[in-house]
Amino acid sequence: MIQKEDLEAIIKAAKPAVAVIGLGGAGSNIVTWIKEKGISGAKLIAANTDAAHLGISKADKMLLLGMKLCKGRGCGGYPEIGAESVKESLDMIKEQLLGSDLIFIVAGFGGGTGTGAAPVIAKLTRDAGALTIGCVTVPFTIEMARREKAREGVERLRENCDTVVLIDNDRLRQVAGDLPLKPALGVANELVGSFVKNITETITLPSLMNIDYADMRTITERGGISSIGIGEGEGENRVSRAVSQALATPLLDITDISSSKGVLIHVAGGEDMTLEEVAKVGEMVASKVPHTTKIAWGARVDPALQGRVRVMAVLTGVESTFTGGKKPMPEEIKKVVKPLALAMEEVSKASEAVGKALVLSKEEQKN
Ligand SMILES: Nc1nc2c(ncn2[C@@H]2O[C@H](COP(=O)(O)OP(=O)(O)OP(=O)(O)O)[C@@H](O)[C@H]2O)c(=O)[nH]1
Ligand SMILES: [Mg+2]
Repeated sequence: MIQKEDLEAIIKAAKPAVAVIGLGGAGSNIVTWIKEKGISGAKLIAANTDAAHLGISKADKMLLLGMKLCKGRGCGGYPEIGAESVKESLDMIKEQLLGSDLIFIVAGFGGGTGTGAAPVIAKLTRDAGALTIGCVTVPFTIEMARREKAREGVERLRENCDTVVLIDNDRLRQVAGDLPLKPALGVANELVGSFVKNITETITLPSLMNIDYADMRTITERGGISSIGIGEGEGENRVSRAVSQALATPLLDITDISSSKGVLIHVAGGEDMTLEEVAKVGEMVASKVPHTTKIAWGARVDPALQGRVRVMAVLTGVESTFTGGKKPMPEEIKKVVKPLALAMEEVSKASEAVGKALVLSKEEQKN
């Protein structure tokens, strides 16, 4: 017979330690979103080469990367510098991450810090035995040169992570309505943030139905690229509506849903949600991915969702048009595209500088 105290100690020790590290500007903003919503059972870290941006983060721990190399001013869009900055700050990163069982590496790809740092950190944590999940957005098509840089970063990241959940900002914009840039980035923060929060809490908190760490490992270990779909239903047939929507609109353009290697499902609903409904979600998703036996689902009650059911499906091992090889570009188009992309990059830098100047001048006015 086991004593209650011993059992409690075993339960505590069996709980996986979870860490979330947000890299660069977008990664730090996503971590701030998670902190503001609250998360149970995960340490939140923001790491950036940009000291001023780190200063507005709400993470539990802040790491200034590559102080000697970048002098607290960011990487200026160069992933090579982002990668070097991690090497300079390795001891600090190891101290914060090693010892965790599950690590989410979060970033917006296309700039220097996130794109360059993520693969180096993933290699470190995965080599140390942690289940390492990258969760990154890829830039809008209008950020042309950045999209190409992001594609190269994703290739490097997928080699070093168990799975990389990719969210294509273009798809996100279509799904969320044709939003302007700034609100679309806010939606991306919310989406990546709720993915991390949902998965973490179905593992670490008692839920209507838990996903355990071992299941999570089976599905995501060496899982390649993953895509997320989200759906919501209300009233009659709310379950089938939520599932159909989640599978019809993945946030990455994937070539064939039915060939996904594994599926992780998260169901959230009000106190009126029943276990039968949760089981039905699992069955419905399973019928759409007949080639996989690796399916796990968890469910949590959220009183704010009274009357509604929300489904998030994570499909692992998918092929997408974004990652699946580059189409060769005709020479005449190449001649125009490169100068245009360089010009766009300059415009983006200039608008960043104007933004910073505006913030400074507003602060001066206040003082
Ligand atoms: N979700 C989200 N994406 C963002 C945000 N800001 C920028 N992005 C996207 O992320 C990409 C990378 O931008 P940043 O995160 O600012 O870049 P960084 O990693 O800090 O790189 P450097 O500034 O060059 O050191 C951009 O091209 C956008 O597509 C944000 O607040 N939220
Ligand atoms: Mg930055």
